[in-house]
Amino acid sequence: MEIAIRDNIFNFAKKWILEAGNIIRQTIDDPIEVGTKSNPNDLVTTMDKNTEKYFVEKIKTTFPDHLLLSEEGFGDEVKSLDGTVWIIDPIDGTMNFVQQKRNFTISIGIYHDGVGEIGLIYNVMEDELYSAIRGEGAFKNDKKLPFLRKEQILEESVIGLNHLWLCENPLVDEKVMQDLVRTARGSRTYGSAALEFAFVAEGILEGYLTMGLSPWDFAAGIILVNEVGGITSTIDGAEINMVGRNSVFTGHRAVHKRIIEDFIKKGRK
Ligand code: 2AM
Ligand code: CA
Repeated sequence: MEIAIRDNIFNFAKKWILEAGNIIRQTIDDPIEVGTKSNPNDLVTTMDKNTEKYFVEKIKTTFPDHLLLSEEGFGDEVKSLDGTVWIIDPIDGTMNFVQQKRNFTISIGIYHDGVGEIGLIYNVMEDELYSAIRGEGAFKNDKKLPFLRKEQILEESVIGLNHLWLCENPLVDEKVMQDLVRTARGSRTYGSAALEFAFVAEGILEGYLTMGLSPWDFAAGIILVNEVGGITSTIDGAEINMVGRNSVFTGHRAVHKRIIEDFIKKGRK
């Protein structure tokens, strides 16, 4: 993708994500309608839908030849990443939005012919925008994020994971996951996959593992983590399917390798 074209897309995406976040902050105390999707804890609100519609309208007006892959279904039916595709989660961490009114993000990944070019993750209530353009590094607001440090051991790492990993689960033996949590320095659960990717890019989480995510949950995060030298794969170390649902494991390369070899491989069901 030509640099001038990419910069132009980035500027629009940045402007829109900040505007959408501003609207959410201003209306955060208004009453909301909460519905459920795949299960009683998979929530959706009018804010998710309205925010997605906002992006659809902006993108379709400004870039009519671009496609949109988005969580609430107002975008296009996207089966491949040919052309320019915006992959959007209007609110990532809807449960946090509903229950806590914080720790949710807007996530936008922009891919051109399958290559991740632009990643934006906006931590709305903190007004912190994580952004990356491929090959130009990652930023938190205007501050460039440093490359992840060269050496990193699991014993000094903080790992993001949902507590369900420690209960009986279909993917990895829970005893092995408990051993992982005890071996690491600490573990955290933030409840927004995109935010956890941003924290990996920021170097404040050394890894984040999750059982099942969709493209809008990880599209932007992969680009951010790449730009600081981190790695993203499935929990088995395989390549992510960018248009499907995957287990996801992102993190510092050394920690990622150690966790797959010493824990996941041993406990994989
Ligand atoms: P969401 O808030 O956009 O639904 C919660 O641990 C994280 O997992 C959030 O980023 C959430 O995204 C994501 N997630 C993906 N699929 C989910 C599902 N079926 N139910 C709940 N959270 C899901
Ligand atoms: Ca969402």
